[in-house]
Amino acid sequence: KQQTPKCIWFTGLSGSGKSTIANLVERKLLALGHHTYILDGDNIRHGLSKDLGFSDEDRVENIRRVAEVAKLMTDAGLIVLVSFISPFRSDREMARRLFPDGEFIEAFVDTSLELAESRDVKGLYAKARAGQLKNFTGIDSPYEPPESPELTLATATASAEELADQVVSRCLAPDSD
Ligand code: GGZ
Repeated sequence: KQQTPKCIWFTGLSGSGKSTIANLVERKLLALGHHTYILDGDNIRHGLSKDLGFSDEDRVENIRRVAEVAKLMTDAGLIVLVSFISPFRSDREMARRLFPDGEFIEAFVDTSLELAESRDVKGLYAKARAGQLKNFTGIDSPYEPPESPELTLATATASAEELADQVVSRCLAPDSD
């Protein structure tokens, strides 16, 4: 079946729920017969970006590489699900400009620092508060929320399933620009 390539760009704090939602979206799209790929820290920061850390400069370079790879993947016809904190507005705008109108969907995973920190699934916020982890987003490194994202996914008030359904609808909408 014909599919329109898309780049769904998830942005949000560590622990906001980006990966959870992206994985649900992928499952739903696969079930509908679409071809997808998830780009995230697990497959990028251990390989293509393994020379990079979490300084501002390294994050800029990480996101530049991710955006270029996402572009290659949409050129190949895929729906690519990009899941990185991507804290800087200018880098997300740079990514957006690589794609034709309507192909790039910025999905803001809107979880407050308080909520993300209260979950602290990996204990990273506790380490950052204790000064054992430097440049941690939301603690001593900035996060710039999107000003006009295509989607705002408020994790405090909706389930991950519901939010994933919203992403899928937007992704498959005929005129999503
Ligand atoms: C933020 C960090 C840091 C620092 C390690 N700041 O919750 P996680 O663990 O699984 O997701 C976070 C991930 C962020 O990597 P990204 O490639 O998405 O960041 S960026 O878009 O800014 O390049 C977190 C872990 O890496 N992690 N140190 N200092 N997150």
